[in-house]
Amino acid sequence: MDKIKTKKAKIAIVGLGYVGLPIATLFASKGFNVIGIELDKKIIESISNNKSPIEEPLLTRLLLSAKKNNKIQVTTVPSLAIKNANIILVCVQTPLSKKKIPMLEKLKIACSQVAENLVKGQLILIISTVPPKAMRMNLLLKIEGISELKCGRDFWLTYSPERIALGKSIQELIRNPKIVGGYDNRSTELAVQLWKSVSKGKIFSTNFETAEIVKLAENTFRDINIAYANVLALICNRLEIDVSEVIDLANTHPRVNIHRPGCGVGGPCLPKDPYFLLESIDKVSLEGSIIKIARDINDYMPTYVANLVVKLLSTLNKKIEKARIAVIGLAYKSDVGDTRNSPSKRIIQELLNYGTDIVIYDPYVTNASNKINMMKSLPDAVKNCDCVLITVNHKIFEKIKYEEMFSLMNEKPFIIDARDGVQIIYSDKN
Ligand code: SAJ
Repeated sequence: MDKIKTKKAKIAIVGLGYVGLPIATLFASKGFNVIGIELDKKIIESISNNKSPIEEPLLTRLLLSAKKNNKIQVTTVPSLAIKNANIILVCVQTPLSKKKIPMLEKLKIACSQVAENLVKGQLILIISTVPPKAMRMNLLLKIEGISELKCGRDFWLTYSPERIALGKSIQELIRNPKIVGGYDNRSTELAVQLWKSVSKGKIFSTNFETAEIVKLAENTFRDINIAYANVLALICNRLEIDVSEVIDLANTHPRVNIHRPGCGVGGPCLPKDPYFLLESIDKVSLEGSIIKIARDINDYMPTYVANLVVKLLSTLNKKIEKARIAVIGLAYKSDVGDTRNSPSKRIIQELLNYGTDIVIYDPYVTNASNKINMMKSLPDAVKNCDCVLITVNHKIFEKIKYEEMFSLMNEKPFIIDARDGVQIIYSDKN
């Protein structure tokens, strides 16, 4: 406790990805000595070259100042880094398998490495998202079994899920409330004190199981709410009503907060976490049904949009395999360049299956696969297209003018704007 309060505690962070690296740089910027353990050589190389491997506001600045003050080191070798630390944070990925089963392999390996090198008196925080009961039934037993040390006597363990959104990671790490689920009171107290050194947000204490479900409940709530917005969009499309206005007006009610509809739900978390929650219950049970149906609705949205393109082209007597389509937006959400599970990529894949000519414009995405046809400007992308599909609500797309795009497009052009519902726009000249 004293070492935390005086910032003399040495911190090891296993996994320097989208979550681990912002946490590492933040602790280092507050004066802690931090060592990051990462197996991906590209990430290590990028950090060694003073460049953040992910595009995240403030991250490169924090990284540079941490390195200048000699507060952050990186290594590919876990043993010494773990042995020498007082506190170990585990921030590795826990993805979903193709069969929608949580894959905890990386987390289990990380916990085994921590356990093999565990020294009496250490505090461990698990930050990665886990399915319910994984802490007590799996990770705790593994760490105790391998280390032959006893939690609550020889070491302390907490579950403290990450709650930060890409693009705002540092500011949310500082401001967002924290959840700390400890094995016992001492584990909780130590982790609360640790977060207090970097966070201005409220810190809530609870047990393992509640903390596990809280994380999943948050993202599942968001997924279900977006699914409802998407269903409203489908209903409004049938009735030829503007869903955007419907939601804006409904949200003027003090107890209503409908999220925004779009062309699907992407990213590393929302398409995954509801399945982690479903792991704890019978998937065909009543309580599982709303979670599963919401997931299915959001998962269906890219297909809905791709089918709409095909249908509208056919109505205009244009052959899909001869059409040229510009997709404006490749990122999974607004104002970031990250394309993980991006709905746009799903739409593009479905349209490519028809043999369509596709061009893409997204100035945020700098690392797109060279197999896709990225254009350097909006006019370049839109020129000679039959259809323009706007998929992401980037701020810089606010200035987009439909008529300017129509003037560059082929005859009988149309635009599908999926930034807030799925709206079809035809040129006045048609
Ligand atoms: N989306 C909509 N409509 C909306 C809001 C979002 O269609 O009204 C779509 C986005 O376009 C995107 C997807 O949902 O495709 C996910 O967007 P997001 O804003 O939820 O962003 P994430 O996935 O980067 O971050 C979420 C956050 N969770 C919550 O807000 C409850 C973040 O706080 C979590 O830390 C993160 O998941 C995570 O890592 O779990």
